[in-house]
Amino acid sequence: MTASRPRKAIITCAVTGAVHTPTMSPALPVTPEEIVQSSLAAAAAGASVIHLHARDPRDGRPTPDPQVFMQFLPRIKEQCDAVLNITTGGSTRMTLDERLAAPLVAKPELCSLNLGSMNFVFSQMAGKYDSWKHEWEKSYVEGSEDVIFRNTFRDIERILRLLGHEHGARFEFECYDVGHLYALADFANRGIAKPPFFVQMIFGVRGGIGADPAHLTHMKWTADRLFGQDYVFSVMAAGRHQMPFATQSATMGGSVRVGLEDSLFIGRRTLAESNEQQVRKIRTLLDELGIEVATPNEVRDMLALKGAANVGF
Ligand code: KMH
Ligand code: ZN
Repeated sequence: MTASRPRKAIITCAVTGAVHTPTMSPALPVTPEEIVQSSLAAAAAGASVIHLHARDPRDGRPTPDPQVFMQFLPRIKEQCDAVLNITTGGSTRMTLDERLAAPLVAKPELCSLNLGSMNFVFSQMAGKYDSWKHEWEKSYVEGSEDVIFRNTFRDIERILRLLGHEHGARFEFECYDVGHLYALADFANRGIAKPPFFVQMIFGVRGGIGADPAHLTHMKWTADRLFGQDYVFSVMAAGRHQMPFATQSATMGGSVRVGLEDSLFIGRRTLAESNEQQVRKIRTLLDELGIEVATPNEVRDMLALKGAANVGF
């Protein structure tokens, strides 16, 4: 009997996000041009999914403005075949209407979807900087400890119906704790979320489950019981945990997420020079482990995506 062929690993690169601010790293892409170039370099290095947020080009502040997203989405799409994954999380300060504005215009193949309201705290970073490039940064970072990242069941259902049922988007289900897996199962059991599920298990976000390898094993064990063969799991860990957890995921048959949205580092106390550098590092680790990387079209098959020709940009 031949051993079942191990599933290929999907490399996702989250290029900018809404947590880190321009002062924290000169490598963080901010303008549409920087987001385009960083995404293309990450795709060329092996990322088959590019996860995208937008920032105000004047000062790097996270923005939900569809017009800013539309300054980079078409340009990335015309130059590479990576799956473009647009955030519905935006920033924890945004309303759900704001967070949905760009995805509803762009109608992407893939969107993130956060499976629960939570504390999403990054105020611990503020103390590292004596001065800031822009006036908004310090209070934004410090204020994260007094903000609820809202994702009620009604919010989640609205996203699934508006973007999923009406526009054919599929989802990177962001699970920051074990309970979020049960939340996804609740929507799956009611037929509102449709398989195959792309489950992004997230570790080390302050307010979510901690970056303990035992939690990854438990999250996978739980997902196996809840979703059987109906899911593809990926792992993302914040900060210094990024590469060790991505490597552990790969050894367990999982996929990986890297990128400056989630970690500014390439190694111990060493800032990454680019998103591309992080993608190259995880690609090397996967190659050394003999794990094949899925191409963008293989990702489209694995996740039943609607195809790049069917997006709104
Ligand atoms: N920032 C990551 C921890 C989203 O964009 O919807 C999760 C994320 C959420 O990327
Ligand atoms: Zn994101």
